[in-house]
Amino acid sequence: MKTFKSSFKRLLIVSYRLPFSIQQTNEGPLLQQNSGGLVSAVLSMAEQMGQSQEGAVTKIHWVGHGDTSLQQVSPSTLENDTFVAHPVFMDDAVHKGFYEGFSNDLIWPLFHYFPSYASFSEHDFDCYKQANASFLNELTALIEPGDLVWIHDFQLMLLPDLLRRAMPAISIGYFFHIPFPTYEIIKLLPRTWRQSLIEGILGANVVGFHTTDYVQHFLQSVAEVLTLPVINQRIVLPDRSISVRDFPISIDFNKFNTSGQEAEVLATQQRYKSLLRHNKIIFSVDRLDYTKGITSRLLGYERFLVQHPDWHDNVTFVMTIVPSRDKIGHYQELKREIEETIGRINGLFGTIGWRPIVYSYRSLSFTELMALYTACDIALITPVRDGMNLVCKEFVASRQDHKGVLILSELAGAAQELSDALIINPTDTQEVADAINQALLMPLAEQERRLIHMRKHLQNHNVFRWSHDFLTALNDMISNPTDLETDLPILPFISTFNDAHKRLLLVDFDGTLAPIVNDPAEARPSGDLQTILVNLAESSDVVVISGRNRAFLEKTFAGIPVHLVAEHGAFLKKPDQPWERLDLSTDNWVDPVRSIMNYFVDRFPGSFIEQKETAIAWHYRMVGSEDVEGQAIDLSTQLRQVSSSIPLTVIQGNKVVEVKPAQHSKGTVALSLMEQKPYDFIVSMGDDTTDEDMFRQLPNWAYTMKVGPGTSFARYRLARQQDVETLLRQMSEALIAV
Ligand code: GDG
Repeated sequence: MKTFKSSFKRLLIVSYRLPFSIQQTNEGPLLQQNSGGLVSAVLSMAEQMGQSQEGAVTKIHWVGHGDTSLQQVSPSTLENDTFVAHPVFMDDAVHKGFYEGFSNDLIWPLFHYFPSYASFSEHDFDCYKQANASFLNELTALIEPGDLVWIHDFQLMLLPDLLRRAMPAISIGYFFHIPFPTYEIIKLLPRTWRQSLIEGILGANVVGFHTTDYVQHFLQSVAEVLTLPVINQRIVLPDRSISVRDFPISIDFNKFNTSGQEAEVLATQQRYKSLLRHNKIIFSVDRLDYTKGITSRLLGYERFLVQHPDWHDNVTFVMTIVPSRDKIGHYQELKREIEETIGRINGLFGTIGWRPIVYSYRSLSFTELMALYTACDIALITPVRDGMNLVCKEFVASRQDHKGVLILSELAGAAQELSDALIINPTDTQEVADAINQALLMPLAEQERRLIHMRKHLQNHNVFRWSHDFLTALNDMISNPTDLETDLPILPFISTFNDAHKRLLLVDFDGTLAPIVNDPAEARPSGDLQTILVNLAESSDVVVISGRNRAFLEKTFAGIPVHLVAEHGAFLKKPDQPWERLDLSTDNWVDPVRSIMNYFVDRFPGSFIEQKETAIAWHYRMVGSEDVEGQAIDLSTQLRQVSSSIPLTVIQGNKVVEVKPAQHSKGTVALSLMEQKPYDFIVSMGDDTTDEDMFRQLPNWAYTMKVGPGTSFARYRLARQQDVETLLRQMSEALIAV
């Protein structure tokens, strides 16, 4: 794996749980780190960040809730060769409302699509705020300039913003380990709560989720709750922007790959096989939770036993449930339901010599877990909702023998990566029963083919890659801020332009070359500007790059020898040549888009649809209603959900919502033009969101200029549209003077 050198000084991890325990040894109490995915990932991050300048290994600081066992120990005990633990202590009642209440009784069920289990309590939200503030206090006492803070999970959604306010320049990453649900679910939260939670997360520089679905859901909520612009998965705030991306978490592949060969694991595995009379083994292990789909899994297995009596006596389902939260009502009920169902199935089908389900309610040692991963024939993993699910990845990694079948719920984040599993819907008990039968009958060659494929994926996408990717994204975000560098240094700019041999000028039309006017058909560059463009075009390639259609541009620039790019990069016309079509996508997406837009035309008299050759736009600049901006966001959201055979882009512009194929953009055409000649000077100017595609794709040495207010990927800003004409005039005069 690539190594990584970051500009960060120390790594500070913040999570609800501290992954440490105090071990009593002959030398006294010692801080022991628990094993686990996050600890391994963090250790590898520390290696990637390298050593301190003095050559010493920099210790990782970990801030987390401190239980009473940590209250008794001296600060020097809270440190070992690698870690320094920083326990956050809080009042028991605050902790209860924060953790058991708001986190586990509201956010957990709601975000896993169990709204009826959610309990909304103002007192709990107050505790959540207080607890996040306690984490902030611990952090601010600890942080030094240059530190990187990586905050984890749904218990600490308010913390990134609290920290940003306290220390505006600090680098903050935030990773969310559970699903981020659709806006329909977020809407169930009281308005002020949802606003605080989303603003809270936006304190980070980079926000990570497991899957692209969760990223989309989060961006949708940001747009709905805070109406902020989003450009290419970056949320644009007035003073900075936030990158939101998927980083699917994974496992230490090598650890699971090799542990299966250890003597103790092999011995345990053999013991299990012989205790189960060499029956086929189905295995599952979950924490006790209603999101894990345990009851419907049992019903699927029951259905399989009903439909396939030939398997009776030949198959055993080893189901392990790890105790969790069983003081809480819903969990007690669930445990009772699971145990009753198991009792019923064993009673119905079992015989003196055969128990269809071998159930235990306890946690397994690592050796036992590995023995079961490697002994089983089927791993049956059927959550009704799971952020990722690491158990399925661990099973695949432990099967060095390339035997065994993974049955996996489509509602686990992991299903997006492990498509060679038998993917099922966990509530469809017939599908589960069929998958069990299919897995039991699956030829070894097919088991091998599926496993090899999935193992290769996990070998390449292990937990070290996860942390590396996250850290790299954070480092990039900090070192390449998207905010504008400075105002343009005019004199050096003009002289660089003058000295250049091959010049490319890429200029947007509406709001850049021509002012925005009420009737779009009336927009024109001024007479002076037309003369300036003619002069510039003599010695430079001048490209007017617009969302307008071909006919309009051709008419407006008749007689001026500039290149024209129409419909955001779909068409190109070089001077004195015919139009070329650059966009070659199909248009079967247009009808569904138009029918959604038609509904908005009916609701907002004065608005209309413009059908372009490769795009379709809803214009609403003549609509008086104040409500219309919110509705335009609604429309954009609906349009983003249109399923289409080709990827589409929805552009929310100035009083217009436009849909076009994602394949072409001002950025793609700017790049292809740039590659046609060895240009040594490029300037690009624009005022609209679509111009950001150009700014982003052009090389760093190009002069990119945002016209007007707003955050941008451009390096420079021209405050007003009139400044464009002034600058182009100066450029043109400089050339004449030579
Ligand atoms: C969150 C999200 C997301 C389980 N039982 C035993 C045992 N385990 C270990 C497994 C695995 C881990 O616990 C469980 O990982 P999951 O991914 O299933 O779930 P969580 O970590 O609780 O939860 C989840 C995850 O965060 C990571 O982002 O995947 O969706 O809910 O490593 O091996 N280990 C041992 N004995 C057991 O009985 N030794």
